[in-house]
Amino acid sequence: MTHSRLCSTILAAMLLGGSVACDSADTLDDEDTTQDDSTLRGAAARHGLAMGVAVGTGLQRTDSRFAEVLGREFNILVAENTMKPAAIQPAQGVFSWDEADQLVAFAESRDMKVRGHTLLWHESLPSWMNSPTWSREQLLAILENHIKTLVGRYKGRVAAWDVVNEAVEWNGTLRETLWLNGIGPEYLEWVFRWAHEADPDALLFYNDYGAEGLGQKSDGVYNLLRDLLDAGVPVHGVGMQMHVAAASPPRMSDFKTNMARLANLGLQIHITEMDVRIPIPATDAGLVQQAVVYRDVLDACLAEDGCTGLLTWGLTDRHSWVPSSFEGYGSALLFDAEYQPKLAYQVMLDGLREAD
Ligand code: 9MR
Repeated sequence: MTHSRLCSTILAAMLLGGSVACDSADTLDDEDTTQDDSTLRGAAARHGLAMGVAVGTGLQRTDSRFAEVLGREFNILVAENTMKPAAIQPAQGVFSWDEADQLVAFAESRDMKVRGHTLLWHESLPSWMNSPTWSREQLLAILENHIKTLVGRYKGRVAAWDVVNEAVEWNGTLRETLWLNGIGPEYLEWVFRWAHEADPDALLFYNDYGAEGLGQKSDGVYNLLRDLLDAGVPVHGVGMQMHVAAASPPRMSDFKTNMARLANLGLQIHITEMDVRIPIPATDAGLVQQAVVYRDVLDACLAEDGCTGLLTWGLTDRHSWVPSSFEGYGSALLFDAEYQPKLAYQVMLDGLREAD
């Protein structure tokens, strides 16, 4: 049993009525005792790890508890919806910046970084854009303008962009979308190049779900990224969304092997949208199972030099896409609906403190 698993097990016992604390402060090196490791962001700093959450539209403005926990615990945020095409360019040539501007300003005021999500997807498109009547040339012009305007506005302020979201099918082939059908597979090259032109310092990611372990889909993602890199396309990272059920996470050995092969291409890996759903109402056993999955993913990330970010898709169980999308499931995040840290939070914090 590894130390981390041991710790998780002790915490589980604690939750279930035991009395043994898993205090890992004694495992820290002397120089680390000067770090504020009482929060995720403090403990993550020693590893150079970006730890963050997705922020639902306006929550940092309208919910003071949300803002307080976010600023205290995390060093990076991502807009859950605010920067998607439907929100940013609701009418052709009409850009709606207010919410995104305020989120970026909030991050800067708390010394946090920002991930941008997402420049291109087949969902959350404004209806004017999502039309099969556009010609190939028109679609290219629409995309170029959208990407250069959005990335250009936040040049130097958004550290990493999810440039392309979910372009690969379960069988590893490219998804049939407006972009593939209207432009052809070369749309992928164009969008990364335009984003890079607009902000040469931003890290550019391909982001997808269900491609964390090994299989047809992750092979498809790997082959796509390898081919893009071979063609000199500026892609710097791969986002692994990690929306998983506590009872069926990806096999950790597969996850590690997959991360290693992507890192060998020179790519960074961010776990971009993690949530670990359990049957609701949550039971102690469900919360323990969930905590172990969070901790296993964190440990795998910390063990892989290429893994440089871990973000959950929401801060608290009060605001999460999970219950409305997976009937009977929820309670998927690190904080409960009353903003209290859950067991998963504690084992994550311990994992950050314990790791070399
Ligand atoms: O959580 C997001 C939800 O509020 C939106 O209605 C939905 C459509 O825009 O997108 C959800 O976020 C998705 C993310 O952008 C991409 N990966 C899957 C996420 C969950 O569906």
